[in-house]
Amino acid sequence: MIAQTPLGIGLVGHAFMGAAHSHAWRTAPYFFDLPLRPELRVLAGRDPERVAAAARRLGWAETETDWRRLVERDDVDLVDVCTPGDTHAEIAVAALEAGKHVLCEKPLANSVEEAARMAAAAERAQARGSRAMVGFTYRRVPAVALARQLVAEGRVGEIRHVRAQYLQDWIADADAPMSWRLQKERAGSGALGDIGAHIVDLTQHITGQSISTVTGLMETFVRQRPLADGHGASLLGGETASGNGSAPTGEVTVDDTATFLARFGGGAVGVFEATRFATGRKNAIRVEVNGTGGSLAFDFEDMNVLQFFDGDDPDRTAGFKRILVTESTHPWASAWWPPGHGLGYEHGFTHQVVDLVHALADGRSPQPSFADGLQVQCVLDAVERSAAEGTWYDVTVPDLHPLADATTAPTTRT
Ligand code: SOE
Repeated sequence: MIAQTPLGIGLVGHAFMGAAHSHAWRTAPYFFDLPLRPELRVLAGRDPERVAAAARRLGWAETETDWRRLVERDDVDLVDVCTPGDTHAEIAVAALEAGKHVLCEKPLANSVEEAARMAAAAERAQARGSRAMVGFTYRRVPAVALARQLVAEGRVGEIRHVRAQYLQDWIADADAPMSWRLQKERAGSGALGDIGAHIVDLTQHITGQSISTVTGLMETFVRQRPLADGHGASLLGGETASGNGSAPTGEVTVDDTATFLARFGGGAVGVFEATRFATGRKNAIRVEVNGTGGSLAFDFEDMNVLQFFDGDDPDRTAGFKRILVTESTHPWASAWWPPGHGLGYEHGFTHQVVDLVHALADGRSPQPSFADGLQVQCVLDAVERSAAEGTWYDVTVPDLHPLADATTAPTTRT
């Protein structure tokens, strides 16, 4: 039954994430019994024609061309922030101060300073009844939630290893155009913040342990990229680097890949890799956990499956078991299809708003909180600083010739 009490939603941004969130708000009340009824009241975007077209396509009743007006509206109870990272702090803090609940896309901000301001604003707002959540949506994939449950139940014992990769390839081609995601001032960082943030959150969520120390390595492979369709100049805030009469290019100011080692508070060691240059890998989020009692492995490219090795199984038949996480006993699954009829990328977003609406109705703090988002931001910042300042040892291989000359008699051929 659809609830009677409305929850007015205002969403800022209507690109990829705006569409994913719109779909979630629209779908959630039809598949889940929600205590509040989300209403898609207003969509904000700067360009009047584009935002109007997006609102029609995505199902929003009205539009605004300035997010400030959206935040001021009395019919908006919750502000959903789906803009590039450089605007998260300003919008989220203003919304919280205006008494709204906030859902903000990940990573929470572009810097620790911004994330800390947001977390502080969320704490102040909580005292007045407003709640804030950061959108690490992959937590809400049923196979990931099952992995967390199994760890919490002790099914893998004490965790020794955490191995995590987030592999994409959408800019592996050096001719792929510039975008805001490749500019430090808009995105904060590159692969590290955009996708590395997800595996930091996921591994901490699954293991229940926080990362305490890191050492990182980051690289930018392609430093100049063509500006897209002539829009590039405005996209780059006016910057146009034009070579010798060839098509204009812009400078990539973020990392293309970030790799790091980590120690977790509970004693586990972690190996992490985030890259947009893994040719052939489209959205491979791989997490493996090895414990004293067993192992778990997840790959988003096979997202309905969790691999589980149970160390208690008899040797003769032991091995990784492929669990199809679509049974009604699995997290969120009973609301959807019969067993074996899998879920997709969009379902994580739907589960996210379902959990958020329940938390709001119950007066609980939704998870992950802005404080959790700040902690992830601190891990990213530590990786970045370590990569910039880290100690490297050159590999020097001793020259064998003097040794060889001293011990081997020269052979003379006639
Ligand atoms: C781009 O790399 C991106 O859209 C990320 O920003 C999202 O968080 C991820 O879910 C998919 O890839």
